[in-house]
Amino acid sequence: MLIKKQGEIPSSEITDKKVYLNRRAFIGGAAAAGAAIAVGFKAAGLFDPALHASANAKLQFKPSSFSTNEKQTPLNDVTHYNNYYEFGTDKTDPADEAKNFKPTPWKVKVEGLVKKAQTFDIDTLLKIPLEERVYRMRCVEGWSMVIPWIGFPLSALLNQVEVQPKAKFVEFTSLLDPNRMPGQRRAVLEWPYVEGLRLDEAMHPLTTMVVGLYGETLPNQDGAPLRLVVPWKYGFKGIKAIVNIKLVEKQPTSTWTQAASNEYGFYSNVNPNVDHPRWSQAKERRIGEFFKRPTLMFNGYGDQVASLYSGMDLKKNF
Ligand SMILES: Nc1nc2c(c(=O)[nH]1)N[C@H]1C(S)=C(S)[C@@H](COP(=O)(O)O)O[C@H]1N2
Ligand SMILES: [Mo]
Repeated sequence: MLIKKQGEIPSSEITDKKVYLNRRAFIGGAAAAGAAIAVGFKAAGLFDPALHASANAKLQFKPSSFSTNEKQTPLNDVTHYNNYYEFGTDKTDPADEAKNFKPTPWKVKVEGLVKKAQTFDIDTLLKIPLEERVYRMRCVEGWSMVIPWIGFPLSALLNQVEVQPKAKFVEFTSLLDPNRMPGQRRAVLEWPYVEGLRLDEAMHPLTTMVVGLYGETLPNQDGAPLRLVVPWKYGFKGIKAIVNIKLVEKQPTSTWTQAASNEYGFYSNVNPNVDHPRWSQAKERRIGEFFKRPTLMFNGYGDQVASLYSGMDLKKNF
């Protein structure tokens, strides 16, 4: 992400238009099927844990009122235009290099300043009621997508471990395993990938622990089996393949801050008025669209989140 990528053409822009439109029609069908599953689940009140155990299983979920109605980015772009340096630095690398990654079994430790530190199995987390949240995503590089994520609020998990009053921040850590993540054999970043949120950001209802997209468990290249999504912040805050969540008193660092602290700050709120040192953040290219569109403050989620930052200088706290 530090490097050369600005001029790159998204695959959807070079795809033959007819193929592209057919693909969209197919995705529309898949989304409708997802809605049917959600309704069926509600009506029958069923829960079948077996459905969640294997990779790319169908998930049961309810729709969320937080979802945008904007046109969803085709599944093929969501899974072939990725940033995931553990599996290569090119957008198309993760689809290929993460192909054989086994995201199960998987455990996540939640620890630090909590009353009941606990290690959760991914199957246990999948029993938390799931919602489909169609969010706008904005990468710091200047492209954006609309993705139908499936997950649960991070607050649901943090409430289970009972956060101590002393905790002020949450620190997230990705898997460190160079045998399974070939990109970690290269020193392009410091490993493991780490990220952080202020506690009130972490507890905000929009902040989501994601386990799936487009109706199924997460594809490996999108962060299986568990990743964070914070829709009002630049995409790199959405740490993938999380193995540890720690409640702490002091502001944690993040991988991109370690790599270039003048370019990537702790907050990383989407902000069209604060340019990246090497490019403007005023506009973005929605993957699949030709013309750029203006970037919205807090990625369009200002009504819900602006109050978290009242009184803060967002140029200083970028
Ligand atoms: N562990 C890990 N998480 C990561 C990254 C990464 O390289 N490693 N890249 C980040 C960046 S820069 C972005 S834009 C999003 C991309 O998520 P997506 O590929 O599902 O769209 O993942 C974020 N999470
Ligand atoms: Mo990004």
